[in-house]
Amino acid sequence: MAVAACGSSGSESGSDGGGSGGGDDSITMGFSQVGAESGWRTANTKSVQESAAKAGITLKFSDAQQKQENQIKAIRSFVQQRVDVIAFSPVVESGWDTVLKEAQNAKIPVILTDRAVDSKDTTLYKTFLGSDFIEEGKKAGQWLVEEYKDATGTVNIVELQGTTGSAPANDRKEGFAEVIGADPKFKVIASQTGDFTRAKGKEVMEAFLKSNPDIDVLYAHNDDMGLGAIEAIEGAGKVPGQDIKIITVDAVKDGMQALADGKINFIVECSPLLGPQLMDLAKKVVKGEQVPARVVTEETTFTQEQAEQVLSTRQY
Ligand code: GYE
Repeated sequence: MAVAACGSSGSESGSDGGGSGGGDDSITMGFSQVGAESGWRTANTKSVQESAAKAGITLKFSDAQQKQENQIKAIRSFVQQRVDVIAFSPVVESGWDTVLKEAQNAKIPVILTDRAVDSKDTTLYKTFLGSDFIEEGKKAGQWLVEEYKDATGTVNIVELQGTTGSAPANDRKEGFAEVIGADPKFKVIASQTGDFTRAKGKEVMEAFLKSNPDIDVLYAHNDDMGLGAIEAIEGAGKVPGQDIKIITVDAVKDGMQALADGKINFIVECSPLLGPQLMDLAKKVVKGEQVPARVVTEETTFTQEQAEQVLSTRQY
């Protein structure tokens, strides 16, 4: 609100194109996306772009290629351009206070979408829209506990983590560890980042297979890494879904296809379709209306049978 009031040059105040005073209530949103690392991300970008167009919101879109420095630059540039609202999906959790303070000083509201920041000062952003990643990790663990409830021997697990320092990697690891930690037969024998990409998932799984002859389960923090790992497992002459049970997160189409085909055993859904809710929140925030501090995405889980049933109607 009243962005113009703090502008140093009076001549700028009428030309910022934003919702600050005047009769012009069109909204410009600066959106800093993580990158294009996965099927989830592609679907998320599409959802944001389509929803902005539908809501009549002008979108300035910037792709950070999984680099925090690029996101900081993009946010600074949005502040300079005096957009009405900034939305971003922080690639990692820490290190945002300075740039978020700059946006706050410029009186530009910030919305976190998809991923959280760990800033102590929660006034730096208006709301956080996205999934509960700890819950997702727990759901993955609960399936495993149930699947192996009668097993007496050790269950050797390898884990492909998401981008180091990212909220989904931290939280999916934590939720999973908490649930399986209740039974000492579950052992995570290797855990490494695969950066949420297919290529890295394959590469790291190849290394896991070389150094661990006896892997029972793979837990991958997203479908893409799981799909890369499937190639590695097949390349090593093993049968994914049977010799090695696989749990992933996201439920994008390619993942769901592999689940229906029996190559993945269980997928925890994480919805990328955040665009419509994001645009609603943006409109409210720009108007200065109250919004909930946290909006959690609703999600489910899929077994192989369930995947077969919903595959044809899957939107992403
Ligand atoms: O699970 C993964 C993507 O932040 C929820 O990022 C998102 C994650 C998603 O690369 O596929």
